[in-house]
Order: sequence, then structure tokens, then C-alpha cells
Amino acid sequence: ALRTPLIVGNWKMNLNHREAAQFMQQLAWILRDGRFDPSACEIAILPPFTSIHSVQVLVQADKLSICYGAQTVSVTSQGAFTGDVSADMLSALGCTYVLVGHSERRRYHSDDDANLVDQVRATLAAGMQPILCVGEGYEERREGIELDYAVGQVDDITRDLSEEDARKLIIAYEPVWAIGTGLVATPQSAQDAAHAIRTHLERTYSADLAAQARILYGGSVTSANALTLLTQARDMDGFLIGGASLEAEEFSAIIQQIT
Ligand code: G2H
Repeated sequence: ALRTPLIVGNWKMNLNHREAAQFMQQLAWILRDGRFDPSACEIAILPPFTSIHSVQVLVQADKLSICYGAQTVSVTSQGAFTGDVSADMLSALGCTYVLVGHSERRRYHSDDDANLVDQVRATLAAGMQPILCVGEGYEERREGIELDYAVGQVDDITRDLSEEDARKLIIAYEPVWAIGTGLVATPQSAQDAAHAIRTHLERTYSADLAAQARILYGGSVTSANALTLLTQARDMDGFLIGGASLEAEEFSAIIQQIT
């Protein structure tokens, strides 16, 4: 296949380092039992900072084919920035991915466009891959401008990014009204958004880049709706999963449907 499906669990502010270790043990057990084939689907976990090391230890000890990363990153490399965590610190922990611009970060913190471009750059400079989150709110959807809005958010980042850098970018379309609400986008609207984003990448860079770019859907994905979304939304290459990623059983049920 051109694009390997990618299933990302965004734990948000859940699961401390002990709970993270338990989760990983359980997940490893379930995947081994189910003869999970890592070439069919890539799995990534984004724990809170304090749980990343727990995940790393379990991944290394059991030689698991599971990637992990962080939910945000500092735009600076080191120094007097109380409370921040740098990209180099994350890559030293073996992180592969950094989530950039989740709507909760845009809303509760100062993660605006200028800052997000710098997060993308910091992530890339440290050898990791950014997962950029975009998506309209209820208002934009009501006005019927959701595609322009989401594509505009992608453009806010890509207009400052070279093609070489953009090749490492993963985009997660997360309509804000679908986040944690139980309201999932229809396969058609998820497909429309993914297609609009892919078309934007083709126009901005190249057909080749657009064909290889991985685009995820996020917003109330569960084991009950994952398969329909993935099979009916052809431009969608996987999921960013919040609530349903917090229990190993439910998370692996989503993975098993896809593999
Ligand atoms: C959207 C998603 C994961 P949930 O934020 O990023 O969360 O699956 O709980 O809607």
C-alpha cells in the first residue's frame, strides 16, 4: 500500500507513569495474542510528558512495534523557560511524533499560528515528525465554510515550510465539534476534508508529496465507527484517538479492525 494506516492514541492529561506501564503491558499482551502484524498498521501513543519514559521502557523491554511521542513541544531549545520541554529532550526519550496545534492547545494555551510553525520546525530539527491538528468549529460548519477553514489552517503552516520538511508532516483533521462529544463526522464529511487537504498539498508542493502524505481523522472515534470511517473515507489514513485510547482493550479493538 502507498500509505500505511496510522493509529495514534492521544492520552491528553490522563494515565500517570504507573497507569501508562499497565496500559502498555496490557496492549502488548493483546497484540501478541491477536498476532498483530506491524507492517499492516502503525501504532503510536502520545502520553503526557511524565508518562513518556514509562512507555519507552515497556517498548524497549518487549521490543514492541509501537511508536510514541508528545502532545506539544517548546519552540525554544533550552534555557529559562519554566515549565517547557524541548524537542531534544523528547527525541532523547525516543519520541517519533509531536502533536502540534491540537484544538485544546489552541484554546487553553497560546498555541497560535506563529508559535505552531515554530513547534513544527523544532520538532523537525530534532528528527521527529509533527502531527498537525486542524479542524473547524461548530460555527464554521454551520456557515458551510468548514473545508476552507481547515485547509486555511494547514496553509498557515505549510506556507512557511519547504517541500522537504512538509514530507515529514502528518495532518490530523479534527472537527472541534466532534472532539470528546460522541458526535463523529460522517464518512463523507471526513473524506471531503481529507480530500481538500490532500488537494491543498498537491497545489502547494507536488502530486508525489500529496499522494504520500498521511491524513488522519480525529473526533469521537471508537471501535464502533472506526472501520466504516476508514473504508469509506478513502483519503483518510488513520485516526487520532482521545477517549477511546485510554483503555488497552478498546484501543486494540480499533487496531484489530484495521489490520
Ligand atoms: C480529539 C480526539 C483525540 P476524542 O481531540 O485527539 O479526542 O477521541 O476523545 O474525541
